[in-house]
Amino acid sequence: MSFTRRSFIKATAAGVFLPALTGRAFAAEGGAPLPIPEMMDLRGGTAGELIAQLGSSNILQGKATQTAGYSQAYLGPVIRVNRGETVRLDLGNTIAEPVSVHWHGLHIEGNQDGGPHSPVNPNETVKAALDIDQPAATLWYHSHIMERTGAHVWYGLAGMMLVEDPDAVANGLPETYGEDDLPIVVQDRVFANDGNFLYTPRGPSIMMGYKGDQILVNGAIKPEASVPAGMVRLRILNGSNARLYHFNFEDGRSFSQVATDGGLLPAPVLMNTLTLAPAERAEIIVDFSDGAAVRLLSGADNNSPMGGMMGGGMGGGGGMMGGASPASDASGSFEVMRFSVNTGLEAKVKTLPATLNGAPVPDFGEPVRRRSFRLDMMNGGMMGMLSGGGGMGINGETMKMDVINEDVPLGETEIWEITAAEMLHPFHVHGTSFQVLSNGGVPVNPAGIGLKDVVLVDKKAEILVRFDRTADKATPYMYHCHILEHEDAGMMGQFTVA
Ligand SMILES: [Cu+2]
Repeated sequence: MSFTRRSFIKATAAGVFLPALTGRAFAAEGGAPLPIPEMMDLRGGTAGELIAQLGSSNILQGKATQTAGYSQAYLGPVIRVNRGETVRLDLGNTIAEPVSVHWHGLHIEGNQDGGPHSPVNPNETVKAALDIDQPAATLWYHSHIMERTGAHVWYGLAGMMLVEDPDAVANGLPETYGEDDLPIVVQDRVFANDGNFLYTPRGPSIMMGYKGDQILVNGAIKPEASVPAGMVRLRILNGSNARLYHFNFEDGRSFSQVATDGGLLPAPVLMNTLTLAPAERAEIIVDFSDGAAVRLLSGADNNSPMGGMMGGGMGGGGGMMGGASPASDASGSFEVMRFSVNTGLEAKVKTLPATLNGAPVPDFGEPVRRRSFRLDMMNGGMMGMLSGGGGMGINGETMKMDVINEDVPLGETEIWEITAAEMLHPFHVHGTSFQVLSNGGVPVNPAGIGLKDVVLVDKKAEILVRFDRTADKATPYMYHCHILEHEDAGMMGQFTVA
């Protein structure tokens, strides 16, 4: 957790985020042990430090990859915080361009939010103080700089954050970090022949979002987790820039979702397939008591403005229009990671609770107004692809740092209606969690999806939202598409809360 000479020297070199590379490295076979990120436990008043830095990571066999991370070579530690406490961190930056630390999903004031107006400049230290007051949840943090968020997250400036509630009643869920309670950060990446990441968004890969043909979990390609023969909790974050995952197990086994973006669900929800859009989280409980090894798969991501023609199923990293796809079967299904059962590990949890104490209870009250947000691919479709894919926005306006798009009254409940014509867009709102009322023209059962901070908009979604923290003009909150190439192209807006 300190400046390293190596990263500082590399950081002072020009163009650290601008690899001029061609071609792709060989696909890796995977199977390395699942990396478990270091836990940074900031409960009880312990202060922390996050230093954005460059590093070198051994992701491919025999080739180093230049990466970025917070206080480590790639990604950041899992940060654990307590409800009811003020968490203090020093944020540093040894990289040669401004970065930030946005606390995705935290209900905190705009001036604590770490958005585009709160950069950590090179060789600067910013003191952060986060007032944590929300139910237990799996959140994350990532850099959020205007037009640079996609590159920053791709190179590794992201990590998971766990909010704990010391007053919550125990539910008997698995909670032994790294054993039966595993962080699962899923990302897709493209590698160049020399082993470095390739990130060159342009026309089509901006329109579709930049997708990779190698699947990383916690920074390793298709790793293997060794788990006890009992109930195991997977805290899954889709940390990808653009890819949608449809997670399922190769043997078709069911599993139970117990938490969503905003925290626990009222009761476990049994399912066979879990769809997660970029930035969404889910906690699932998987029963490994049969002792069988199993692979976690994902169905193809067909989300594209061309109606799926170019989205997936091409296999082997093809993609005529720029969207790389992982090696897959004929249906487009591909491997994410593997699980093997180690009977030498104690199975501490063998049954799943029927209901979950401490699930957030929405208390939004009656909405007093409605706002509409139309997600625009203004040069959308094929024309946009041919013309370079520029000009995305919301309600016809491309994001501008000096324009406040909305002023939202503090503590008043509103319905936000989000529409998106050409493809699915994961719409994220800073500063709060919301309830999804309807999506795709269908009412949503709140007990099944819980409180959210990202909604994957299917043509039209309605959310019930209220802000209980303020955000001023100097550090407004953002709403934006979490396909990061869309965000960086301007599909974002700013709002105050007062
Ligand atoms: Cu989008």
